[in-house]
Amino acid sequence: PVLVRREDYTAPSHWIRSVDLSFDLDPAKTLVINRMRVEPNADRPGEPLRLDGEAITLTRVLVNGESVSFRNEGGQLVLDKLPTEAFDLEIRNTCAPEKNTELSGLYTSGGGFFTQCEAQGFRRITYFLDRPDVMAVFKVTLKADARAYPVLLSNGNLIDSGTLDKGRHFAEWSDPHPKPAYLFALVAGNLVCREQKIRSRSGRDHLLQVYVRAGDLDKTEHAMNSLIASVAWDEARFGLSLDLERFMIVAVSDFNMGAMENKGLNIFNTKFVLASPATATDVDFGNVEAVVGHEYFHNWTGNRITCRDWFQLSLKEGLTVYRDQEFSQDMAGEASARAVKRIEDVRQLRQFQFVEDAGPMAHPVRPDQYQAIDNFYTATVYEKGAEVVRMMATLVGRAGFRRGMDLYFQRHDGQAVTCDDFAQAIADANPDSALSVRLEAFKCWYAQAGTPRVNASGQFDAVAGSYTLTLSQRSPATPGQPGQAGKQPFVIPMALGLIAADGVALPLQLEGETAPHGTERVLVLEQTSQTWVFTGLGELTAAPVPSLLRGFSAPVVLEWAASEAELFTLLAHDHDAFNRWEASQKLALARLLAAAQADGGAAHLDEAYLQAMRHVLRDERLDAAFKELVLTLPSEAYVAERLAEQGVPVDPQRIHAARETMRLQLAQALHDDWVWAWETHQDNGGYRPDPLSSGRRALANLALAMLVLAATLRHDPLWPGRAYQRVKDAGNMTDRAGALAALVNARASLAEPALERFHAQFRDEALVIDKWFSLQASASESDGMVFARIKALAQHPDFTLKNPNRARSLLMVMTQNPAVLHRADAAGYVFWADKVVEIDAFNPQLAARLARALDRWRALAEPYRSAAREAISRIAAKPELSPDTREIVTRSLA
Ligand code: HT7
Ligand code: ZN
Repeated sequence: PVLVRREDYTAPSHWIRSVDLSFDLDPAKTLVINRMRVEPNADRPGEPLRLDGEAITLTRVLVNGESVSFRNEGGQLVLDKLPTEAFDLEIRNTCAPEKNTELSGLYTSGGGFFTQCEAQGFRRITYFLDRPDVMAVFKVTLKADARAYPVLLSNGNLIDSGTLDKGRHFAEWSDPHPKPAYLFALVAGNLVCREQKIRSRSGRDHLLQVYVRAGDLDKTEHAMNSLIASVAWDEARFGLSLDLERFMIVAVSDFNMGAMENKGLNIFNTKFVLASPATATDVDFGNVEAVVGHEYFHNWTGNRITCRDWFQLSLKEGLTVYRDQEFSQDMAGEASARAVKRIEDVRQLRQFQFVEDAGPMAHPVRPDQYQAIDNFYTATVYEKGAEVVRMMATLVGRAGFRRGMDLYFQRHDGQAVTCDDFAQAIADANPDSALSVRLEAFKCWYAQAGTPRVNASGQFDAVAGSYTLTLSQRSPATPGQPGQAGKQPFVIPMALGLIAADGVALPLQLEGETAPHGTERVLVLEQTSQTWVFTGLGELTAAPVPSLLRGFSAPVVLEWAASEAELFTLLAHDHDAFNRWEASQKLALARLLAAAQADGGAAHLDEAYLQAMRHVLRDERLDAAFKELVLTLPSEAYVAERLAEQGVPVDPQRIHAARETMRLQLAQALHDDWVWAWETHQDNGGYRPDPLSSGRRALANLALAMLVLAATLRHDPLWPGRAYQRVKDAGNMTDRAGALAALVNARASLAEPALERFHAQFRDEALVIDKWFSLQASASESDGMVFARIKALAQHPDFTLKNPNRARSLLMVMTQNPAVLHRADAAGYVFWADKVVEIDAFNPQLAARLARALDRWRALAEPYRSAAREAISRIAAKPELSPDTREIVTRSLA
């Protein structure tokens, strides 16, 4: 396997300034004519031109219209003895879209043609300098059978179209914006579209289109509204206007990831476009809005300014995730709804990125090396990358960040640049900011992997009226980067407040200051250990409670040995909603950790905790969405990571048992409160996916799950009966899927007829059938029944590994259900390993993602640890493994 290193970057030998592509589309054999205008790079004279190509058949090479000699070296087409001035290069080749099961390059799906070129798919279409720093102007001609493929799309503007002989037709597209090949796209198929004309703030008219299969048009309204909102938001918040006359979104059901930001022609996984109240949940509606926003925002952060090389991936992905998170928060509106979104994002970060950062695939936000770049579209590059941008925004302030973005576009529009260039622009626009004076140290966030630990301790001096806060940091070792001694201290913005025991927010005045600076401020921890003294607290009779890392102001693990009383105070009074939620999770976590390590694994919930939960549930000032988050226990994966961090071998079955007992106790002890919550959070009126209504549905669904759980155990048919009725007559998918999940998770006898009914009702809705598989794969395990069900479902006539959404709905979801995957008899691992190998033979990207499931095998207790290692070794022993999956298992075993 070839290791690509960041430090080996060199500029290309040639530039490709323009490309004229012609496609004769045929599923079995598509002919591609590729005419390029090539210019030698004056800085690298005399170098041969090495064009990337993969899984394509070359038929002709002409330079300035003449045949030339060429050779094939390591999969590249090498041309020596080229003109020293700009020249025309014509290449003809063929490819086989219907055989393209990797879904990278040009492939067929549902009777149409689609492309996916990021990161290195363009080379599977034609020979090219397939690297992001080579940017060209594209003109594209598509020719295809007119009946089978009435719609022919590519990037930019339609400049001509018409009929050809033998029932074929053509369309010619021209994209005036120079772009790297990874942003090229084409679509041909029998599609319909919803369209909308808009006039942007800048006064320009644009045509927005969402293309789908004929039966799906009624599910496109939300995507269109999200797109319109995205255009308006980017203009209002960042002054960035749409630079295209036409902006298209196309949905495809076979797709390896979520969506792709091809210039003017975004291609989306159907999962992130299609949404109707009958088929999509509130979470789906939120995801559609976020992903439509994300891809649209890439038009500036990714397309207008792109990455110099793939090591800089977070330049566009981290920044664009930050932008889509901000967009979703702004769309949520109210401060409390914004906080809910932030909590959800942080939960996601901890569940996936923190776990990645603690395992064998830990890598910096700007990685140093890779074998398969597709393996580095990770939670670290995306979500931690977004946190790095968020910290910069915190350090320069909202207006300062906008100034920084303006300077970034002023300096680099139309260029392929690096993460350093971005950070420099934000700092240069804010010369006196906390970022600017520490820029080099701050950039450790790009270079050093691992989640920093921040230890906090405080001391109250009642006589002096002061509170002394000491923060210290340490960094764990990660692959290729030794811990503590080998790593520089991070620059950590710590947003905080101090709260009196009665809940009053205290004014914050540091020693040496003449007056307080509000009740919340940001301290910057930049050394291994630092101390701050807050003064003017002479009136206090008891120690204040610090509210640290408000809003999760940095991606760190905060080690603060808070007392139960302090956590109860924060839960009841903190002005920062994030930290209120955090206090609830710490209270639950302490009980879960104790139960998971106790003999018998049983949790016993004390009255103080139950009373606090009851208070939150009944508090009229709190939003339903927030209550649902507080009353949802930390996930089994999160508990496992906390144990691993303390050096305790992880026993997933014990954690599952502890969490389930705790859930049951919550269900029983708060029974009347759950009944109240259910009854008072019913929808009246039509479905709306806004934060208020979706929060009410989320809380009602949690209440129903609790009531069905408790009732099933006492053989009381009332609540299972109500849930079954809801599966039958719910007015929207959130309520229907919630009721079905309640029955399945409680193992109620009505679960089976409910599942059958659900399947029969939605058999023609692929995305709903995906839910049907996921819901069963994520069910609470008991006596191996869920695992047995998953194995049976893998044989179901509706199941296929070839469709990534369907494969993920069962297999990826199963691997995220710890008590199913980690079995003492190792059967979960064996099943997983077989599927990884099977998928790897036709779709390495998908297989490599599934192969990450046992990344944390070293943290497991026996017998899981040895059995997991054996399963990974079994995969690694397959000589025919793809480079993608090989990289994952090799790193895992290293
Ligand atoms: N930029 C897009 C990445 C992507 C992708 C990467 C590898 C293989 C398939 C892929 N499909 C899309 C998605 C995004 O972050 O917006
Ligand atoms: Zn992206």
